[in-house]
Amino acid sequence: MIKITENYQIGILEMDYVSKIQELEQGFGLAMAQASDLNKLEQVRQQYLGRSGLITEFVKIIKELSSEDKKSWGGEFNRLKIASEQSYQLRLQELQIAQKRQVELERASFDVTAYQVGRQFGSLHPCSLISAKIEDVFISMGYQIADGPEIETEFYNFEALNVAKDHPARDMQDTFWLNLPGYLLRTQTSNVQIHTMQNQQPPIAILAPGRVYRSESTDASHDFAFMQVEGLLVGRDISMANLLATMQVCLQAIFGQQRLEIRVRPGFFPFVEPGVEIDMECPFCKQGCSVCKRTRWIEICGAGLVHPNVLRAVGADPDEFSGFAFGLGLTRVVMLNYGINDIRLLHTNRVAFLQQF
Ligand code: FA5
Repeated sequence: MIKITENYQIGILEMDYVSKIQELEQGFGLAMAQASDLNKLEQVRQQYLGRSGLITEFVKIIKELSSEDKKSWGGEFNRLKIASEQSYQLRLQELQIAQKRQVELERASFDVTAYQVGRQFGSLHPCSLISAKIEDVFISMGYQIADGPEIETEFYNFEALNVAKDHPARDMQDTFWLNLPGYLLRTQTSNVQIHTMQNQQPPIAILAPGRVYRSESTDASHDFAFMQVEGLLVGRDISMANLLATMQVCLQAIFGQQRLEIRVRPGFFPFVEPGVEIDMECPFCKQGCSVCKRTRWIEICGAGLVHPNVLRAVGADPDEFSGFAFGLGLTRVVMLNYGINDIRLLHTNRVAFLQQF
């Protein structure tokens, strides 16, 4: 018997065509039955029906046969080709349906509660925690929480606070000016004093926490954006003693049992008279460090009695009313409270850092 070579040479005996066709059909059928998914079926298709697949190559022999053989074998070759493609299509459909069912089954039995990547809890930012603590203390003393714009006019940020256009005090706070003439990012929460006094007659007792901006270079204790808490009390016979007692209550509430010394020294702010500055003992060193600039003290607050000019500017009679105001550097207080030795960490929003609070 002539052995069928891979090239299916002309002249193969008729019996060999029959057995080769059977062999191909059986092999193809078995391989398709064993293909358990669409990828495997595609491999089988390429092996048998692809451009140089076993069936494709075999069927090509027909072109080389004599016209007599073509007549007698043409139908059989053609049947092999068509039947193979049909059985491939059937198996393809079968596997597609099975795959669809599998997906539906998985979806139907998908337990949404079983999937947990580990719970992630959010937490309040340390500035929010301390701000809330201070707000609670002042609310308990009858203060109202007030708010003011961060994009402000020169009038509210400087002029109405007794800082005249050509006053050198304007140089004290380097300002982010906007392209819009006369507008700036507020450099202090003291603007809220004016907005409040314009809309409210004394007695006034407000606390205004908020963000402020200064165009200055940063270091361990200075940032270009930080938080202040403004306090304002206007009424009758308000004195420096009221201011210092209030600050004592406030700092006690924040620092609790921590024994950090404070010192009060004269300070100049054009919208208060007299003015003071409050410093806290540096918790990071004994002899001076980069946070306290080797002074052992960290300035946390500017304060004083409301200047008569400010009261006049908002229509309150300074002979009848007096008041105190303070601007606490909230971000610095947060640093001191939690022992954070670089203020800039507070706005990096690094999760690993924030998770500690
Ligand atoms: C003021 O901003 C005044 N408005 C405070 C005030 C209010 C005085 C009411 C009188 C009456 P000063 O520029 O000193 O003052 O800022 C107040 C506090 O903000 C400082 O004591 C300090 O704790 C904090 N602070 C100032 N500059 C920065 C900065 N660059 N980064 C972080 N905190 C700062």
